[in-house]
Amino acid sequence: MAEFFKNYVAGEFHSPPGAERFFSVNPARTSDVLGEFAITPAEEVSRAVEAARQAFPAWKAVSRPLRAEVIDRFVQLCKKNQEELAKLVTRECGKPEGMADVIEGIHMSQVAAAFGRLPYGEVIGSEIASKDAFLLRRPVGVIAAISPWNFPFAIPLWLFQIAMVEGNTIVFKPSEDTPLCGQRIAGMLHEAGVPPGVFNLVHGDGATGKALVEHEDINAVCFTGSYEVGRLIRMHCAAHPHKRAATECGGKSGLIITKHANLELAVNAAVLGCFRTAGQRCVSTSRLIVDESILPKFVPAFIERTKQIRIGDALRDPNVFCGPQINREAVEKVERYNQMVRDSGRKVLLNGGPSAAPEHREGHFMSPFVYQMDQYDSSFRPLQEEIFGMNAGIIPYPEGDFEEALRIHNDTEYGLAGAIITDDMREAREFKERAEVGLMYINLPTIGAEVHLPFGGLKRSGNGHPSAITLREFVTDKVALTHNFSSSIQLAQGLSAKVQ
Ligand code: UN1
Repeated sequence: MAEFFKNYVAGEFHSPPGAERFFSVNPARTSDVLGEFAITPAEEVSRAVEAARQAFPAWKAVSRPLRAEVIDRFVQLCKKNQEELAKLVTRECGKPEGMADVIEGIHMSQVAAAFGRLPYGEVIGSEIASKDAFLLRRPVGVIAAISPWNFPFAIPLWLFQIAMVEGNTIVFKPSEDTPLCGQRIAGMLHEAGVPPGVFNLVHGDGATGKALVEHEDINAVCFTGSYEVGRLIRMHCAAHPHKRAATECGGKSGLIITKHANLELAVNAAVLGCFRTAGQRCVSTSRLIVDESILPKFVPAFIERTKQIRIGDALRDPNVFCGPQINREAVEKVERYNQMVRDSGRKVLLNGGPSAAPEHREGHFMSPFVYQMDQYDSSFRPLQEEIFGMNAGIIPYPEGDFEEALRIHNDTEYGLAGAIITDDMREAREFKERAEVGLMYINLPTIGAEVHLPFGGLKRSGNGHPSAITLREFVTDKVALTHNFSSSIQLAQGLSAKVQ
């Protein structure tokens, strides 16, 4: 019998009576059930939002350094439990990089804790010598945080640690694929002494998330996930002007490899970008835009390296490079795109798909699929839609035609991450000036951002940076304060002169 884990509302572990339930399952070994959770219905979501609303004034009144102390204690707990947390991440979402995820979450929490003792406003010079002017920041109120499964520890902490230090209160809904990681976060925040109602956790599916976003007492939504859901959230918030939304909605990252590239670096960047986390990062590379003159060298080297990728259950084999897809639907989705490529008659260089290997039969494993375009075709769906799996297209461009490489790179509605491998300074600079992405890399893969950099996308990849360092802008209101120290009123722009 799987253990049942309760929601965390108003400082207590509690669950809605009679709610439907779901299971969290290890995607590498589906007989391994991690726990059972409630699909929280709308009334219970309301209870959580009300708890957050009630806690808001008192939390806002706590000093910033003291608010940050809670996060600092959370960091201590994470460090103490690091090994166990890393294993939990791997067990619940299948990726071998459980430890990296935990460390990324710790880093984000450290940044948040530091904010408690850093300046948080600005002094602005007034036109009038006897006036002082300031930009102040205030918390916006109750924030809904909705996170994806692929960074089940780090991304939730990107979404709400800074928000809490800024004085907001939180209702968090983790992905239904990784609820136990969300549960551990709630447990450790509780242990760290977060006051009742400041942080609340509700488990559930899309309907739970919808009830949370649409609750009238929510002031802001921080969301990382698919474009389809992010778009609905933004549309809802646009129609309810007291709510704001920051969404990070995936990508279609391209890696340009020019003829001035260091080939070894290019192969490494391509393998890491395309296949780390089994292609299940929103920043994963799915388009390799390669100068045709280096294809004869690049393609065999890339394919050779890709064939060596070790796929498996990281809890049984510490040397695996990537784990399974998160669930059956994900396998089916990736395979649909693989089939689209096969059916189109494009050159398939590595005919991956659902793995038939005996060591993979207990989980949702796939092997990498690589194809090569003959003629670039922007309407080809596998080049335009986010696949979130190991499906990579090689797109050759005419020798030396860097303009064409850039055009192809930007020829997508997404704009999250992009990279170029080149030792040519001019190409690197052109890329820096013109790549339409929020995260740009030169001589690096499209993955691997650090938390103290802005993280977010352009175009349909999102708005408002719901994560990492720039979250602070989003979770605070900016207020201008002007303070007069004279006994007369002098207005700016010469206005008092006119009325005299
Ligand atoms: C994601 O792409 O889903 O940049 C998040 C990276 C990680 C975060 C990725 N730091 O690869």
